[in-house]
Amino acid sequence: MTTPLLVQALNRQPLVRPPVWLMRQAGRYLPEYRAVRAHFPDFVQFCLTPDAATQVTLQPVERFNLDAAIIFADILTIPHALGHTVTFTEGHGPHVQPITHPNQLAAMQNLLEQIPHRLTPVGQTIAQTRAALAADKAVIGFTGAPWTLACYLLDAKPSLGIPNTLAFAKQHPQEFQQLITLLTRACNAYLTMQAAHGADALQVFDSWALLCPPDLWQTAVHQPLLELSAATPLPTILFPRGATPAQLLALAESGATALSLSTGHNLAWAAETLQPLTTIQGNLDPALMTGPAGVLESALLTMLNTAAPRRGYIVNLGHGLTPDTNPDNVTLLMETVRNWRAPGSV
Ligand code: 1CP
Repeated sequence: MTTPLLVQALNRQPLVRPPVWLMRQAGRYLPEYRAVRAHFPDFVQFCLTPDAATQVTLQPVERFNLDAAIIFADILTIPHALGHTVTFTEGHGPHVQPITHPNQLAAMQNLLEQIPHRLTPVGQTIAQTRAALAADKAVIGFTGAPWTLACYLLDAKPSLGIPNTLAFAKQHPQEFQQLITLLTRACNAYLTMQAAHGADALQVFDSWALLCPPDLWQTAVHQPLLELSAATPLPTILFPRGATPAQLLALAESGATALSLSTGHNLAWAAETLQPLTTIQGNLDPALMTGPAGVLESALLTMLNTAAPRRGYIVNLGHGLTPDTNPDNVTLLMETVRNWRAPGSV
């Protein structure tokens, strides 16, 4: 049986070239995505319609011959399944009906056991995608991390700051921890369901880890991420965006299988320090995907020569592709990675 190249990298096998996939590889920069999206006024409904979600999951893999398909869904499916309405308006991004009082946690707690059932359509998308893909390509399932989901539940737009999250954690420390525990259990159930439907690997997006104050890091980010990393037998990639080098090292030393690096992280440092302990993924600046080919190609070669000669490396970006990405740059990235060879290999 063929093991997907991505899984081989996660198992730290020696490879002639690293696997490649891109965060947000399905999305608005692709005209074929926009055509399907136009049929769904309700974005959450789109995520929970297996045929349409499978179609857009496969689009970038078919167009660019990527090594993995990440399931088309969103991290905000969990708040939705826990009873908090999620709406998407064109140009404004998502909006989550917020938690305004600790007494709302009980209602969420009551919905916890329904997570696998309510999100079964995502499992169906995984099964359909797995059936459609060649054996050497991986299907990646994912979840948002508890801290990042808490930020969306308390602040709706974390990109504008998280004053409510910080105030809630200070004013109601016990209830805040209950919320993190509740969300960790929800993520755990969601990932378990995804594994049962045939995912080959999982990624946990802690996109707002960079906003977590040091006194909350251990209980709100570090421990939940490690718990989710061990939730299933599948290799799991953790993406604590903007974590400090010390925080990344602590995750690697505590047994994380793989760490996805953000744009700002120093790849040479990560290759020296983290890669002996764990698989690393990343961290090309997504801004390069909107610019001239020559600059992109030289940055890619530097990145490949830094991390790809060693075991345990996955090519990816430091954050997601943006809607103004030039698809020709993804083609160039794929050609560059596929033509690259580890020194000494033929
Ligand atoms: O109108 C549209 O078509 C919506 C654009 C879009 C897409 C294509 C959103 C809204 N979500 C997605 C899909 C998506 N989101 C995927 C699957 C496909 C793929 O990667 O190819 C994944 C893995 C996500 C994950 C996600 N959603 C994250 C974590 C990754 C990250 O970017 O840090 C986050 C933070 C979200 C929330 C979200 N959903 C959508 C947007 C625009 C956002 C960000 C909102 C914000 O800035 O706060």
